[in-house]
Amino acid sequence: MVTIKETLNNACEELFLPGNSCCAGCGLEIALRWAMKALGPKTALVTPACCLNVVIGLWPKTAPNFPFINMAFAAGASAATGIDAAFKAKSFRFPDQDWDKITTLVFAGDGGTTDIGLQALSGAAERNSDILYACYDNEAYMNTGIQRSSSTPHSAITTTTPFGKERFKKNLPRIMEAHEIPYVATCSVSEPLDLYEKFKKAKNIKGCRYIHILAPCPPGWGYAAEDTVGMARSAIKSGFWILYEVENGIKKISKPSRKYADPSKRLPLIEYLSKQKRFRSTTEKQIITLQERIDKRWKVLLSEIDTQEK
Ligand SMILES: Cc1ncc(C[n+]2csc(CCOP(=O)(O)OP(=O)(O)O)c2C)c(N)n1
Ligand code: SF4
Ligand SMILES: [Mg+2]
Repeated sequence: MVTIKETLNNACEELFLPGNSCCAGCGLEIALRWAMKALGPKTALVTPACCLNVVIGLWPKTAPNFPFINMAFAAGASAATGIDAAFKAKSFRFPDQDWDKITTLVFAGDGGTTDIGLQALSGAAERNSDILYACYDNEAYMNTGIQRSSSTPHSAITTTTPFGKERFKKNLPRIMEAHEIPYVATCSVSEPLDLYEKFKKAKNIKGCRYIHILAPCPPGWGYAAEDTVGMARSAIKSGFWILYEVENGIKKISKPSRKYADPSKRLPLIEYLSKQKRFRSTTEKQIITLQERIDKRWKVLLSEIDTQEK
């Protein structure tokens, strides 16, 4: 069992450098910083169109202190598959070099993952390509001015859902589970140690790995920049966002979420929603609908986990 102190000591190195152009309080930045602390410098990152392409800045003053490739919106997973194949070919030709030790990472937004990049991701998962795909989920197309994605929750206002989104948040981690890949996990920027441990674990697994991170966005969600971590934590406390992992088909609820399997321990959903302007028109009926879906998701998840974990 790794202690918090050991984790913090190992996690000192910053690979995503300060001076980038993230908005204040950006959840994406926290997610990438901690992911890179776990993965280390032998990582090649592919990013399809999203805020991250912009916030890295312009060469020679770019923020990533590791190889970074800007990719077309739909092609994150397929580009990463090709890059990994190139590393494998290099490793075959130069076995004394460390080409096979490089992690090929995709870091993509929810639009690039749950919508336009899904076909490439599903293909990579079905082939079991040796890549680690991480989705930072800020629940809309933020870079282009807050349009709804299929990861936007029910009733949230975006510029393309001015009266609140009618449909529901697509459950992508579950879709990835259905591909029967070796590792699927959910994370939150409010739980960096959990995120760090999951990326560390994923780094040492071969094949296609998928991590979905809840990464709040102050301008997109409508809350003050200093509240990002609290917002992400309220998502967990209310049961809206559940942290779990699936390793070779074995599902476990992660420690920060375990307590909230008991509905009586959860923060009332209204306390999470009412702090965000995007839910300002959410009705009582919609809150009940959202609550029913949360309860159902927990029920299904609990019925699937190892009995020792319950
Ligand atoms: C084929 C194509 N369509 C549209 C765009 C414009 N575009 C760039 S980033 C973006 C939004 C990406 O949303 P998401 O993946 O959720 O990342 P976020 O901006 O929220 O970080 C869009 C629509 C594009 N670059 N390519
Ligand atoms: S719009 Fe949101 S996700 Fe994009 S840089 Fe700003 S805070 Fe981060
Ligand atoms: Mg997004």
